[in-house]
Amino acid sequence: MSRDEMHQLQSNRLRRLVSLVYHNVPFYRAKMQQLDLLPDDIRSIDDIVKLPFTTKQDLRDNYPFGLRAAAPADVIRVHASTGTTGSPTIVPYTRRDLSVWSEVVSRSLTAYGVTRDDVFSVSYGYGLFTGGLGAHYGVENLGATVIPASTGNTEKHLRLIHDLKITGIACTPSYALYLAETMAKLGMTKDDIYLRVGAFGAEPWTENMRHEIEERLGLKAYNIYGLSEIMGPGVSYECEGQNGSHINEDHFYPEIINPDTLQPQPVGTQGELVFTTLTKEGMPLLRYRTKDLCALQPGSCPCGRTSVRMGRIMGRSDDMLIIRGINVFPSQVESVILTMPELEPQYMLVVDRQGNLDTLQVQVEVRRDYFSDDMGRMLQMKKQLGERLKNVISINADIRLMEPNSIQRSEGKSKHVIDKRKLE
Ligand code: DLL
Repeated sequence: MSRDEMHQLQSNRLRRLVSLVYHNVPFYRAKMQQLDLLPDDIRSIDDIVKLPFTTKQDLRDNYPFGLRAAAPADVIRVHASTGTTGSPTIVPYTRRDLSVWSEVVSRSLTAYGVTRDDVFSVSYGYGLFTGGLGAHYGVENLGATVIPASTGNTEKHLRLIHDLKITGIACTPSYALYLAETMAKLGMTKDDIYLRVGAFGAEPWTENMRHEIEERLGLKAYNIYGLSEIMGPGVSYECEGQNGSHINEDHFYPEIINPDTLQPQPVGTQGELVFTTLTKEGMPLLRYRTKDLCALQPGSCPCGRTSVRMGRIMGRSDDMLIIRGINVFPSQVESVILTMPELEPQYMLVVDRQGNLDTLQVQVEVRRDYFSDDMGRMLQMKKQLGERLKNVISINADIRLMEPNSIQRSEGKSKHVIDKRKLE
């Protein structure tokens, strides 16, 4: 599609979207009224800058279904993403939303060269997380064979990869490296398997990781990006050029803003990525602030696709950590620590990567009256904290109980995270 045609399409879709949310979502009607805006004031996609932003906090404040634009009966699936201390973010989808989602994932797979002849393992988690089911229906829609392997049980998975002659895999890049490690442990090499293509995302990764994954698994490793609030995987994808991810901008309109001034930034400048869902019905969002930092790339792509590309995610403007593909906020850990009277709310999260797996160590101070030489008591405390944390963040953390006053205090903003993973 030419840029002019895309501009026209996006303009038409934005007009329809604004009218939909103005009439169906009281939250947006109120926001627009505050700005003295009527749907008719939005004539083309260039007017998008007049519209209000949406934040994750807005989604939480309207938990669970306050931002739904469709009739409840038209919602046929709901996903959810991790919350901080309070409510998770709930994302309702209509039948048409699911069909668009399958379509954008199929486009991504097509760009990777996947065809109906491929056998594709989906090794993102199935469930409320969008990775598993999102990738699953995209593979099915394309007509390749889907193996819904999900996560866990790596040795059994490797056996399937071998026995079923699996040619494609979708998982987090760190899980891909873990697979490679397990293969080595089992004495398998890339020559024993048939993998040729991988769709990796849900967490930041680097060129170095790409080379390592490609080398060790014997496949071409492509990026896939997305977030549950906007849809799930398939918001953008790499093509054979492996140089920036093409945004499915007929459905998800991107902007880059300065996170401090909220001013739109020119193409090529790094800032916070913002998306407007041009066609979504279940929970359409205007100018959703992703908190992901990246730049849109100038120039056309040698592959011939005319859609705009985004560069690698270079970080986030909030404190969300992604550990083994799971979103973790330090405040979630803090809220668990606060449930235990034996502990001080003095803690440090140390994130690292051992081998190829992310690790989380939680150091927390024990209150003076509870700190003792009684090993049994201390172990019990450690176990209890570990279990409570697992319930909230779904990760087995390595718990270190510390003596009172042993964690360094800071004078400015308190620092709760040491991330030792190298992303360059
Ligand atoms: O992670 C959706 C997804 C699943 C994408 C599978 C790709 C593959 P959430 O759990 O809502 O959704 O987390 C979204 O993860 O804002 C980014 O910070 C990060 N993220 C997702 N994909 C990438 C990527 C899914 N390819 C958050 N590179 C986003 C870097 C990514 N970060």
